[in-house]
Amino acid sequence: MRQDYIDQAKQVLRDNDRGTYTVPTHGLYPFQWNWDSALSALGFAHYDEDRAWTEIETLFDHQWECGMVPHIIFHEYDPGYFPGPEVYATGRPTPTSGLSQPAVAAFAARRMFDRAKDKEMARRRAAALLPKMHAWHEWFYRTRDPEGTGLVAIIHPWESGRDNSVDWDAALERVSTEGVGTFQRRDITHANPAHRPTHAQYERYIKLVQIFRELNWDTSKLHDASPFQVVDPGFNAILIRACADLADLADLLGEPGMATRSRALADRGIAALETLWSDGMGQYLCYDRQVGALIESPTVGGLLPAFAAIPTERAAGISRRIEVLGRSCEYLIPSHDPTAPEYDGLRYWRGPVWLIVNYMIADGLCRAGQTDMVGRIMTDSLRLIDRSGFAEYYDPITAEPCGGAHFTWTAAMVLEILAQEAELA
Ligand code: 9WN
Repeated sequence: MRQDYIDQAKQVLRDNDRGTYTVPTHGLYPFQWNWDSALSALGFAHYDEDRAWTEIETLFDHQWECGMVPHIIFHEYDPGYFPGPEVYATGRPTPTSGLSQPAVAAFAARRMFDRAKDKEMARRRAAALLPKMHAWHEWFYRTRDPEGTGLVAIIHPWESGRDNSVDWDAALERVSTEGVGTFQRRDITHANPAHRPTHAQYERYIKLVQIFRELNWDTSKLHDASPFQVVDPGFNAILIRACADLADLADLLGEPGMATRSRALADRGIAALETLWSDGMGQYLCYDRQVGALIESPTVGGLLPAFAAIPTERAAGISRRIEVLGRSCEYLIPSHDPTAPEYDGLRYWRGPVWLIVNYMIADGLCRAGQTDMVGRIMTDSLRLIDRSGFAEYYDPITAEPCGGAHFTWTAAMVLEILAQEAELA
């Protein structure tokens, strides 16, 4: 049974492999995505270390001079996705988007380095990636935290990777759609429209892209110009974990100065995360910088901080919160509280379970000693595969497979989960 899953997962990675990068899934997402690639590299690393490093290197080959690493690299033209390179118009030699995504690459690189069988190759390739990853993290703090709060803001829901989360509803509502024009979505020709964001949300996604395009994608200007500025605890936790992991890698690779700077960013971030904790909700919350208030929505973004080295009592609090969520669903971890009125078990980030999120939360909870909860999350993740295959996401009550099928990072997470299970056995 386990070997079957491994074979199937590898087949998914093979089918979505384009040589030096993978596509998340054929059709719906025909390009390279940032955090998909970083997490998918972890899957390759179990049987092809060379290919795993290449996945991350290809991503960083398209880093901008300012340090930003784009969220999509449009390696080959494909009319099947909207918005394509002509909408972003970033003017890059290989077209890219002008937004970024959760900075999980340094976490992946550290993990690949620690586990590497080919130590010499890992040293060489991690050393070459190190300054690039560090420049990206510094870019985030420089351009997205202009007031030095210790926490960065996203300026577009796509940056969070949790595109249509309830977290963004109010902030997105304030983005005017004036002059946005008409456009034809492609996603709903590949996936069930009931699983995807609404048209009203897409109008605002595109409007924000248009605003940034007018500023020629000068990333030093975008934060202040954006009508959408939200501090996402999950996004920040991933960046904090990446800075901490990069600091450790820098120490191991003889870069003590970089290690000190990176550790300082992580420490400051951990302290600042505390301002997002809500005793009432029992989890972290997003903060809307435009209105200066916390956003009281019970999403998985507020549980993802478990991935960073938050205080033990906070990790225990997150574990308790997941336990409560588990009472109203069959499969952990729903991306939105199933008892909340906005919950929608099929619609993307408004309820469904995502295996990458399960993996990151479980990883942090494991470090915090919450082993029972980790076991539950891992078991539920594999039950979903059992019931519904390698989907993009799943209904947390019925296990219905949603979004795209044959999904790269879902397959990579299965390889990860099975390897960890084998290690514990
Ligand atoms: C926009 C590729 C990406 C993921 C995101 C997920 C979805 C894109 C889309 O797919 O977003 O970036 O077009 O819907 O929300 O997390 O990286 O898998």
